[in-house]
Amino acid sequence: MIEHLFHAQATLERIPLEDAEIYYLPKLPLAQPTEAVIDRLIDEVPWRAENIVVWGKTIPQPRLIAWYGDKEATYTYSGIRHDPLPWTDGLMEIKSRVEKVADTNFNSVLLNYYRHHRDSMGLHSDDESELGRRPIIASLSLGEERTFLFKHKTRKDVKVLRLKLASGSLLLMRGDTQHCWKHGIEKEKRPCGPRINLTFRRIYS
Ligand SMILES: O=C(O)CCC(=O)C(=O)O
Ligand SMILES: [Mn+2]
Repeated sequence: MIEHLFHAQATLERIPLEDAEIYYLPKLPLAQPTEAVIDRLIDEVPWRAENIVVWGKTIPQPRLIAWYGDKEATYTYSGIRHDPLPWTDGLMEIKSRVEKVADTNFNSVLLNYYRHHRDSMGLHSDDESELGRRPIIASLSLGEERTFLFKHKTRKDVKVLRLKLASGSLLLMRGDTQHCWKHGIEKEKRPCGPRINLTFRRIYS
């Protein structure tokens, strides 16, 4: 059965998935054409490459990132406090549209820039304590359609779910989703264009 969340702006379609609560909106209306939003973000955001340690070797993450938010929306990992960049007008405008559809308020956004088909994000859950027990996460996709993979953390009998995230689409994850599932972005076999993802969250500090 498909349930819906009705809000003033748009209808989110519930995607049936056990132990999870996820919704999908194919197209979130934006103030500018998607292409213009992508070009602007690519040009204006101070993208950075974070390092990760794989098998004892330090290598750059296979994507670029940037973190924006309210002043107090800091997060700490590896003992280091990370401060967000201040909101730009453009990001604030997108945030208010996302908040209307998601029916909640966010105080930070992580931007991920997948430059080409070899950029990706490994399986993980957004379950850091700063995000609270059952976080609401709204994820806007712009640019190349990429595959979002969901894998249950403990149940072998539940199949993995592959979702194609269209340009302009919004994916909303809430309830037990982070508790029970991991998610990530797969690499593509064939060359493809860039994709930018904006993941809106609420950080409790
Ligand atoms: O790029 C995506 O759609 C996934 C981003 C994500 O999972 C994250 O930033 O935690
Ligand atoms: Mn995530």
